[in-house]
This record gives sequence, C-alpha cells and structure tokens, in this order.
Amino acid sequence: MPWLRHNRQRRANLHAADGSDLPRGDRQLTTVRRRVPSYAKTQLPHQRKTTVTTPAINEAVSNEFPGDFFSEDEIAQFRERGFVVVRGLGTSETLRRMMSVVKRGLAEHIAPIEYEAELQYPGSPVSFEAEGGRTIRRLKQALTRDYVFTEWLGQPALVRRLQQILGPKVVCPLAHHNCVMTKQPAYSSETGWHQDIRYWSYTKPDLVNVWLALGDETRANGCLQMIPGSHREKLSRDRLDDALFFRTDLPENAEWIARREYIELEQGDVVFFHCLALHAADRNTTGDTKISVVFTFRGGDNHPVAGSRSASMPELLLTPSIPS
Ligand SMILES: O=C(O)CCC(=O)C(=O)O
Repeated sequence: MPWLRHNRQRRANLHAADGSDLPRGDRQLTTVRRRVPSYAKTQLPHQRKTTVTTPAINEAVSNEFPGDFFSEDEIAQFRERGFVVVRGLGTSETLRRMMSVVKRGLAEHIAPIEYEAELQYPGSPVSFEAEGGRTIRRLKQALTRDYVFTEWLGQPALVRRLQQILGPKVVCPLAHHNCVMTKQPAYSSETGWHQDIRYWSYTKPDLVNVWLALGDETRANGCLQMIPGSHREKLSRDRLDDALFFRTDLPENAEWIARREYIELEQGDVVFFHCLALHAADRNTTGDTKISVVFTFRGGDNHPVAGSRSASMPELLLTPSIPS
C-alpha cells in the first residue's frame, strides 16, 4: 500500500534526521518529561515562544483527496494570521445530528454544564437565583454526548488538515473545549480578549482549536472576533489583567484590538485558530441561540504537563488511522 510505504519512509527519515533510534514523537516524550517542571513553573504560556510549522504532506494522498487538505494559501493564512476559515466543512447530516443532541442537552440541562452565572463575564446573570440565572453557556464533554462527535473528529477532512499544521500524530485533549458553546438570547455574556492557552499547560504553546458553526454566526449574535497575527506577538505579563484577559486600557493593546476582524460564519463553516490567537466575542442581541461545537488538538510531541489540569483527562488519538 503506497501510504504504508510512505509512512515507513517517513519514519526512516525522522530517525535519520537526528540520529536517534526512537521515532521523533517518542523521543521527545522522554526529553520533555525531564524538562517540564522548571519550564512550567517559570514561564506563563504567553511568554513562551511559539513555532507554527507546516509539516510536509503526502502528495499522492493530497492529489487523490484534495478536499481533505488546506491549500497553500490557507496554510499561509494560518501561519501569518493565526486562523483560517474553511467554508462548509460540516455536512448537513452531521449538523442535523449534532443539533438534535444539543437541543436535548439544553432543554434537559444534561450535565456537565457551564452556566453563564458561573463566569460573571459582562452580561452574565449575577447569580443562579437571578433572572436568567440558569442560562447555559456550554454543554461540556461534547465527545461523550453522542457518537456524531467522534465521527466529526475522525473524518479525514479534519484530521488531514490538522496533520498539515500539527504533524503526523494528532491528539484531541478532552480536558479543553470539547464542548458545545452557546450564546443564548437575553442572558449571554461578553467574552473579553484572551488567548485560549492561558489556563492550559503543555510543553509547547502550539495547539489548534476547531470551531464548527451549527448555525449562522454574525456580529449581531456575537460571532468570534480575532486579531490577525496576535499569535506571533510576545505579550509581556503586564499587558494582561489578573484573569489573563488582554487589557483594553493600554494604548499598545488598543492598537492591536483596532485590527480585529469579525469572523462571520454560515452553518457548517469552520474556523481553525491557534491557541495563542487573541479573540473575543460580544453578547447575542438576536432572538435565537448561537451554537458552535469546539474541540482542541495537539501534535504528538506536545504533551500536557504532568499534574496540570491539561493532564487531568484522557485524550483521543486521531492518527495514524488516517494515512497522511
Ligand atoms: O463568547 C464566546 O463565544 C467566545 C468563547 C471563547 O472564546 C472561549 O470560551 O474561549
């Protein structure tokens, strides 16, 4: 099988490239474990240097299944801007099945759930007892709510794109995102500018979020806003507030915020964004709930720091079931 040959050849290349007998991922696992404690204690995620790489892809496979891969232009967008939108990646059948799970989860408050009142972001109800106090913000642990989410994660059109960014081994940590994100009418909140890595602990700040719109996402219903290129900016600690939100009162931050783009999506569109990309979202001012499905991914050589929240849950290995 050509892809098997290709994988064998690639493994051989990886070994040869740095003279080790172990496949690269396994070897980095050992190196990383030794390095972790001091690294994690002395640096906050936003102080770490990031490298957004684009590993080579198998040309034969990309010629056979061009719809499963990012174009060169899309990869360049991700590298330069920290995000890229792929239109219509979610099929209508996937969206329909997800939507029926979500509707039931919202109607029956199926745990685990995050309520708006827990976060106290601007616009949140002040308590569970206040009007709208039981407004759901996220249905957590999406993966275990229905098999449709496993199918979504395992499909070649997603995995191959992630391999282009993260390398041959793609892992979905279940401790982060892995949720249905909602913005409900009336009691939704405003999410300030932040990087998703802020509470995550990995050996490298190189993870990718995949955000699927189950319905249209517009400025009116609080679509994502992104600051292009912000994932490459080294942010000093004083540019963030106590909760690690990007401060809006500093002139140098305001210059960045002025470059924001509103990521308007139609049902089935997907935005891939880097975990260091600064993003935010306003409240939903419409009468309909906005619903998105969000998962996070890491490469095989980027392990969660032992003992951290990032290492507190199992992970889903998505490769090498897909030939790359
Ligand atoms: O309010 C939103 O929709 C943005 C959510 C978000 O960026 C997050 O929870 O990390």
